[in-house]
Amino acid sequence: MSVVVLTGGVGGAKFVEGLVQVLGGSNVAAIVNTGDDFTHLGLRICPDLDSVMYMLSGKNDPARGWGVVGESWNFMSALAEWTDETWFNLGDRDLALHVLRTAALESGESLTAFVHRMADKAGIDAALLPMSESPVSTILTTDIGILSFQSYFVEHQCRPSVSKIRFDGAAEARPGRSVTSALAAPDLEAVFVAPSNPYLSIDPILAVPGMTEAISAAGVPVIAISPLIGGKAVKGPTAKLMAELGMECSNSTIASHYAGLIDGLLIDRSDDCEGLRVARENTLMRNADDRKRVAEAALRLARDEA
Ligand code: GDP
Ligand code: FO1
Ligand code: CA
Repeated sequence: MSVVVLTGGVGGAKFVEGLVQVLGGSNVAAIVNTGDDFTHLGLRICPDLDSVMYMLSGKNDPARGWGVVGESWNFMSALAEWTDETWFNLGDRDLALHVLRTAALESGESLTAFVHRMADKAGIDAALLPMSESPVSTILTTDIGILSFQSYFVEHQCRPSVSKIRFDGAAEARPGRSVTSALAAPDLEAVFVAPSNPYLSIDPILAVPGMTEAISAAGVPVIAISPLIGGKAVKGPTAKLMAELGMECSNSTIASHYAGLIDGLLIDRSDDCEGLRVARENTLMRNADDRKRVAEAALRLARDEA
Protein backbone atom coordinates (compact mmCIF):
# COMPACT_ATOMS: atom_id res chain seq x y z
CA MET A 1 0.00 0.00 0.00
CA SER A 2 1.27 3.49 -0.84
CA VAL A 3 0.67 6.98 0.56
CA VAL A 4 1.01 10.53 -0.71
CA VAL A 5 2.02 13.38 1.60
CA LEU A 6 1.77 17.11 0.93
CA THR A 7 4.69 18.89 2.56
CA GLY A 8 6.71 22.04 3.02
CA GLY A 9 10.30 21.97 4.22
CA VAL A 10 11.72 21.44 7.68
CA GLY A 11 8.54 20.63 9.68
CA GLY A 12 6.95 18.48 6.99
CA ALA A 13 10.17 16.63 6.16
CA LYS A 14 10.25 15.13 9.65
CA PHE A 15 6.83 13.56 9.12
CA VAL A 16 7.78 12.34 5.63
CA GLU A 17 10.83 10.64 7.13
CA GLY A 18 8.59 8.96 9.73
CA LEU A 19 6.38 7.58 6.95
CA VAL A 20 9.48 6.27 5.16
CA GLN A 21 10.57 4.46 8.35
CA VAL A 22 7.16 2.81 8.72
CA LEU A 23 6.23 2.03 5.10
CA GLY A 24 9.55 2.01 3.24
CA GLY A 25 10.51 4.77 0.81
CA SER A 26 9.12 3.04 -2.26
CA ASN A 27 5.61 3.38 -0.77
CA VAL A 28 5.85 7.11 -0.08
CA ALA A 29 5.40 9.98 -2.56
CA ALA A 30 5.86 13.54 -1.26
CA ILE A 31 4.31 16.46 -3.13
CA VAL A 32 6.58 19.33 -2.14
CA ASN A 33 5.88 23.07 -2.02
CA THR A 34 7.86 25.11 -4.52
CA GLY A 35 6.35 28.51 -3.61
CA ASP A 36 9.51 29.36 -1.61
CA ASP A 37 11.70 28.88 -4.71
CA PHE A 38 13.63 31.83 -6.08
CA THR A 39 16.64 32.78 -8.15
CA HIS A 40 19.45 34.29 -6.08
CA LEU A 41 22.84 35.36 -7.48
CA GLY A 42 21.86 33.50 -10.66
CA LEU A 43 21.22 30.24 -8.80
CA ARG A 44 17.84 28.47 -8.72
CA ILE A 45 17.06 27.65 -5.09
CA CYS A 46 14.28 25.25 -4.01
CA PRO A 47 14.44 25.25 -0.18
CA ASP A 48 11.56 22.90 0.64
CA LEU A 49 12.59 20.26 -1.91
CA ASP A 50 16.14 20.45 -0.58
CA SER A 51 15.00 20.25 3.06
CA VAL A 52 13.09 17.04 2.30
CA MET A 53 16.01 15.65 0.27
CA TYR A 54 18.53 16.42 3.04
CA MET A 55 16.27 14.93 5.72
CA LEU A 56 15.64 11.69 3.84
CA SER A 57 19.33 11.25 3.03
CA GLY A 58 20.45 12.06 6.60
CA LYS A 59 22.38 15.11 5.40
CA ASN A 60 20.17 17.67 7.18
CA ASP A 61 21.38 19.93 9.99
CA PRO A 62 18.89 19.25 12.81
CA ALA A 63 19.98 22.24 14.88
CA ARG A 64 19.72 24.89 12.14
CA GLY A 65 16.71 23.21 10.52
CA TRP A 66 17.65 24.00 6.92
CA GLY A 67 20.78 23.10 4.99
CA VAL A 68 23.47 20.46 5.38
CA VAL A 69 25.06 19.18 8.58
CA GLY A 70 28.79 19.89 8.95
CA GLU A 71 28.42 22.85 6.59
CA SER A 72 31.27 25.32 5.97
CA TRP A 73 30.84 28.93 4.88
CA ASN A 74 33.90 29.84 2.80
CA PHE A 75 31.74 30.93 -0.13
CA MET A 76 29.81 33.36 2.11
CA SER A 77 33.07 34.81 3.53
CA ALA A 78 34.42 35.31 0.03
CA LEU A 79 31.10 36.76 -1.16
CA ALA A 80 31.20 39.36 1.63
CA GLU A 81 34.54 40.61 0.30
CA TRP A 82 32.83 41.58 -2.97
CA THR A 83 29.21 42.51 -2.21
CA ASP A 84 26.71 43.48 0.48
CA GLU A 85 24.21 40.97 -0.99
CA THR A 86 24.85 38.45 1.80
CA TRP A 87 21.44 38.14 3.52
CA PHE A 88 20.80 34.65 2.16
CA ASN A 89 23.30 32.08 3.43
CA LEU A 90 24.57 29.57 0.89
CA GLY A 91 26.79 26.97 2.53
CA ASP A 92 29.66 25.44 0.60
CA ARG A 93 28.14 21.95 0.56
CA ASP A 94 24.59 23.19 -0.12
CA LEU A 95 25.92 25.22 -3.07
CA ALA A 96 26.61 22.04 -5.05
CA LEU A 97 22.90 21.30 -5.42
CA HIS A 98 22.05 24.87 -6.47
CA VAL A 99 24.79 24.93 -9.11
CA LEU A 100 23.76 21.55 -10.54
CA ARG A 101 20.04 22.45 -10.51
CA THR A 102 20.62 25.78 -12.23
CA ALA A 103 22.69 24.10 -14.95
CA ALA A 104 20.13 21.29 -15.34
CA LEU A 105 17.17 23.67 -15.70
CA GLU A 106 19.14 25.85 -18.15
CA SER A 107 19.92 22.78 -20.24
CA GLY A 108 16.18 22.00 -20.44
CA GLU A 109 15.87 19.24 -17.84
CA SER A 110 12.60 19.44 -15.89
CA LEU A 111 12.67 20.16 -12.13
CA THR A 112 10.95 16.80 -11.52
CA ALA A 113 13.60 14.94 -13.52
CA PHE A 114 16.43 16.80 -11.76
CA VAL A 115 15.03 16.05 -8.29
CA HIS A 116 14.52 12.40 -9.27
CA ARG A 117 18.16 12.15 -10.42
CA MET A 118 19.51 13.76 -7.23
CA ALA A 119 17.25 11.69 -4.94
CA ASP A 120 18.50 8.58 -6.69
CA LYS A 121 22.13 9.65 -6.09
CA ALA A 122 21.30 10.27 -2.43
CA GLY A 123 19.85 6.75 -2.08
CA ILE A 124 16.29 8.00 -1.50
CA ASP A 125 13.55 5.55 -2.50
CA ALA A 126 10.64 7.89 -1.77
CA ALA A 127 9.33 9.90 -4.74
CA LEU A 128 10.05 13.62 -4.21
CA LEU A 129 7.69 15.50 -6.49
CA PRO A 130 7.68 19.27 -7.04
CA MET A 131 4.03 20.41 -6.86
CA SER A 132 4.31 21.76 -10.43
CA GLU A 133 6.90 22.17 -13.15
CA SER A 134 6.27 25.84 -13.81
CA PRO A 135 7.37 28.33 -11.13
CA VAL A 136 4.97 29.53 -8.43
CA SER A 137 6.09 32.39 -6.14
CA THR A 138 4.63 33.11 -2.72
CA ILE A 139 4.24 36.89 -2.34
CA LEU A 140 3.25 38.61 0.91
CA THR A 141 1.55 41.95 1.43
CA THR A 142 3.04 43.35 4.65
CA ASP A 143 3.20 46.55 6.66
CA ILE A 144 6.54 47.37 4.99
CA GLY A 145 5.29 46.63 1.47
CA ILE A 146 5.03 43.67 -0.89
CA LEU A 147 7.72 41.08 -0.20
CA SER A 148 8.87 37.93 -1.95
CA PHE A 149 8.85 34.86 0.31
CA GLN A 150 12.59 34.71 1.03
CA SER A 151 12.78 38.46 1.57
CA TYR A 152 10.02 38.10 4.20
CA PHE A 153 11.35 34.89 5.74
CA VAL A 154 15.10 35.36 5.74
CA GLU A 155 15.95 39.00 4.99
CA HIS A 156 13.26 40.38 7.32
CA GLN A 157 13.15 37.32 9.66
CA CYS A 158 9.29 37.11 9.43
CA ARG A 159 9.10 40.41 11.40
CA PRO A 160 6.75 42.35 9.05
CA SER A 161 3.04 42.00 9.76
CA VAL A 162 1.29 40.09 6.95
CA SER A 163 -2.15 41.09 5.63
CA LYS A 164 -2.34 38.99 2.44
CA ILE A 165 -0.60 36.01 0.83
CA ARG A 166 -0.73 35.24 -2.88
CA PHE A 167 0.83 32.62 -5.12
CA ASP A 168 1.98 34.17 -8.38
CA GLY A 169 2.01 31.71 -11.27
CA ALA A 170 -0.30 29.25 -9.50
CA ALA A 171 -3.23 29.84 -11.86
CA GLU A 172 -1.07 28.85 -14.83
CA ALA A 173 0.57 25.91 -13.06
CA ARG A 174 -0.55 22.27 -13.33
CA PRO A 175 0.27 19.28 -11.12
CA GLY A 176 3.13 17.39 -12.70
CA ARG A 177 2.44 14.04 -14.35
CA SER A 178 4.19 12.20 -11.50
CA VAL A 179 1.95 14.07 -9.03
CA THR A 180 -1.27 12.98 -10.70
CA SER A 181 -0.05 9.41 -11.18
CA ALA A 182 1.00 9.16 -7.49
CA LEU A 183 -2.53 10.28 -6.52
CA ALA A 184 -4.06 7.79 -8.96
CA ALA A 185 -1.94 4.81 -7.82
CA PRO A 186 -4.18 1.72 -7.54
CA ASP A 187 -2.65 0.78 -4.16
CA LEU A 188 -2.97 4.30 -2.63
CA GLU A 189 -4.35 4.04 0.92
CA ALA A 190 -4.17 7.60 2.26
CA VAL A 191 -3.16 11.17 1.57
CA PHE A 192 -1.47 13.04 4.42
CA VAL A 193 -1.06 16.77 4.94
CA ALA A 194 2.22 17.10 6.87
CA PRO A 195 2.38 19.41 9.93
CA SER A 196 3.74 22.13 7.65
CA ASN A 197 2.72 25.78 7.71
CA PRO A 198 -0.84 25.67 6.25
CA TYR A 199 -0.66 29.19 4.81
CA LEU A 200 2.92 29.26 3.47
CA SER A 201 3.71 25.62 2.69
CA ILE A 202 0.45 23.74 2.01
CA ASP A 203 -1.75 26.48 0.48
CA PRO A 204 0.64 26.98 -2.48
CA ILE A 205 0.31 23.25 -3.26
CA LEU A 206 -3.50 23.39 -3.00
CA ALA A 207 -3.52 26.53 -5.18
CA VAL A 208 -2.27 24.56 -8.19
CA PRO A 209 -5.41 24.04 -10.32
CA GLY A 210 -6.40 20.39 -10.41
CA MET A 211 -4.58 19.49 -7.17
CA THR A 212 -7.56 19.35 -4.78
CA GLU A 213 -9.62 17.60 -7.49
CA ALA A 214 -6.90 14.94 -7.91
CA ILE A 215 -6.77 14.45 -4.12
CA SER A 216 -10.57 14.04 -3.88
CA ALA A 217 -10.65 11.76 -6.90
CA ALA A 218 -8.18 9.44 -5.14
CA GLY A 219 -11.11 8.42 -2.92
CA VAL A 220 -8.89 7.64 0.10
CA PRO A 221 -8.85 9.12 3.63
CA VAL A 222 -7.09 12.50 3.80
CA ILE A 223 -5.45 13.11 7.18
CA ALA A 224 -3.67 16.27 8.35
CA ILE A 225 -1.22 16.53 11.23
CA SER A 226 -1.54 19.78 13.15
CA PRO A 227 1.54 22.03 13.24
CA LEU A 228 0.32 23.40 16.59
CA ILE A 229 1.10 22.04 20.03
CA GLY A 230 -0.57 23.74 22.99
CA GLY A 231 -1.85 26.56 20.77
CA LYS A 232 1.66 27.42 19.57
CA ALA A 233 3.66 26.55 16.47
CA VAL A 234 6.67 24.34 17.18
CA LYS A 235 8.79 26.67 15.04
CA GLY A 236 8.40 29.46 12.50
CA PRO A 237 5.77 32.09 11.81
CA THR A 238 2.57 29.97 11.72
CA ALA A 239 1.07 31.35 14.97
CA LYS A 240 2.20 34.93 14.27
CA LEU A 241 0.65 34.76 10.80
CA MET A 242 -2.62 33.37 12.14
CA ALA A 243 -2.89 36.29 14.57
CA GLU A 244 -2.06 38.84 11.87
CA LEU A 245 -4.63 37.33 9.50
CA GLY A 246 -7.27 37.58 12.26
CA MET A 247 -7.51 33.90 13.13
CA GLU A 248 -7.51 32.18 16.49
CA CYS A 249 -4.41 30.02 16.86
CA SER A 250 -6.13 26.70 17.47
CA ASN A 251 -6.60 23.26 15.96
CA SER A 252 -10.19 24.20 15.12
CA THR A 253 -8.84 26.96 12.88
CA ILE A 254 -6.52 24.44 11.20
CA ALA A 255 -9.45 22.02 10.78
CA SER A 256 -11.70 24.67 9.23
CA HIS A 257 -8.85 25.81 6.98
CA TYR A 258 -8.67 22.29 5.56
CA ALA A 259 -12.46 21.76 5.59
CA GLY A 260 -13.65 19.89 2.51
CA LEU A 261 -10.17 18.43 2.00
CA ILE A 262 -9.43 16.38 5.13
CA ASP A 263 -11.31 13.58 6.87
CA GLY A 264 -9.29 13.61 10.09
CA LEU A 265 -6.76 15.61 12.10
CA LEU A 266 -3.95 14.27 14.27
CA ILE A 267 -3.36 16.60 17.20
CA ASP A 268 -1.11 16.62 20.22
CA ARG A 269 -2.13 14.74 23.38
CA SER A 270 -2.47 18.03 25.25
CA ASP A 271 -4.89 19.51 22.70
CA ASP A 272 -8.53 19.53 21.64
CA CYS A 273 -10.39 20.00 18.40
CA GLU A 274 -14.08 19.77 17.63
CA GLY A 275 -15.97 19.03 14.48
CA LEU A 276 -14.12 16.18 12.77
CA ARG A 277 -12.41 12.81 13.33
CA VAL A 278 -9.47 13.43 15.63
CA ALA A 279 -6.71 11.30 17.12
CA ARG A 280 -4.23 12.35 19.78
CA GLU A 281 -0.54 11.54 20.01
CA ASN A 282 2.58 13.23 21.28
CA THR A 283 3.27 15.00 17.95
CA LEU A 284 6.58 16.67 18.87
CA MET A 285 9.26 15.17 16.60
CA ARG A 286 12.74 15.62 18.04
CA ASN A 287 14.33 12.38 16.82
CA ALA A 288 13.80 9.36 14.56
CA ASP A 289 11.66 7.48 17.12
CA ASP A 290 9.36 10.51 17.48
CA ARG A 291 8.98 10.74 13.70
CA LYS A 292 8.06 7.04 13.50
CA ARG A 293 5.54 7.40 16.36
CA VAL A 294 3.76 10.32 14.66
CA ALA A 295 3.68 8.53 11.29
CA GLU A 296 2.22 5.40 12.91
CA ALA A 297 -0.47 7.45 14.67
CA ALA A 298 -1.39 9.19 11.40
CA LEU A 299 -1.62 5.81 9.64
CA ARG A 300 -3.85 4.42 12.42
CA LEU A 301 -6.16 7.43 12.01
CA ALA A 302 -6.26 6.91 8.23
CA ARG A 303 -7.03 3.20 8.74
CA ASP A 304 -9.68 4.05 11.34
CA GLU A 305 -7.76 2.06 13.97
CA ALA A 306 -7.18 5.07 16.22
P1 GDP B 1 9.34 25.14 6.33
O1 GDP B 1 8.85 24.99 4.94
O2 GDP B 1 10.79 24.83 6.47
O3 GDP B 1 8.93 26.44 6.95
O4 GDP B 1 8.63 24.01 7.15
P2 GDP B 1 7.14 23.45 7.13
O5 GDP B 1 6.17 24.45 6.58
O6 GDP B 1 7.16 22.10 6.51
O7 GDP B 1 6.90 23.27 8.67
C1 GDP B 1 6.73 24.35 9.55
C2 GDP B 1 5.68 23.97 10.56
O8 GDP B 1 6.05 22.71 11.12
C3 GDP B 1 5.56 24.93 11.72
O9 GDP B 1 4.26 25.46 11.72
C4 GDP B 1 5.77 24.07 12.96
O10 GDP B 1 4.83 24.35 13.98
C5 GDP B 1 5.58 22.68 12.44
N1 GDP B 1 6.43 21.70 13.14
C6 GDP B 1 7.78 21.67 13.18
N2 GDP B 1 8.20 20.64 13.92
C7 GDP B 1 7.09 20.01 14.36
C8 GDP B 1 6.88 18.87 15.20
O11 GDP B 1 7.81 18.24 15.68
N3 GDP B 1 5.59 18.51 15.45
C9 GDP B 1 4.52 19.21 14.94
N4 GDP B 1 3.29 18.81 15.23
N5 GDP B 1 4.69 20.30 14.15
C10 GDP B 1 5.95 20.67 13.87
N1 FO1 C 1 16.79 30.20 6.21
C1 FO1 C 1 17.23 31.20 6.99
O1 FO1 C 1 16.60 31.53 7.97
N2 FO1 C 1 18.40 31.87 6.66
C2 FO1 C 1 19.15 31.55 5.58
O2 FO1 C 1 20.17 32.19 5.31
C3 FO1 C 1 18.70 30.46 4.76
C4 FO1 C 1 19.43 30.02 3.67
C5 FO1 C 1 18.97 28.89 2.95
C6 FO1 C 1 19.72 28.40 1.88
C7 FO1 C 1 19.28 27.30 1.18
C8 FO1 C 1 18.08 26.66 1.55
O3 FO1 C 1 17.66 25.58 0.88
C9 FO1 C 1 17.33 27.15 2.60
C10 FO1 C 1 17.76 28.26 3.31
N3 FO1 C 1 17.03 28.76 4.37
C11 FO1 C 1 17.49 29.80 5.12
C12 FO1 C 1 15.71 28.20 4.68
C13 FO1 C 1 14.68 28.80 3.71
O4 FO1 C 1 14.50 30.16 3.93
C14 FO1 C 1 13.33 28.13 3.76
O5 FO1 C 1 12.54 28.62 2.71
C15 FO1 C 1 12.63 28.28 5.11
O6 FO1 C 1 13.09 27.26 5.94
C16 FO1 C 1 11.12 28.13 4.99
O7 FO1 C 1 10.80 26.99 4.31
CA1 CA D 1 8.79 26.36 3.18
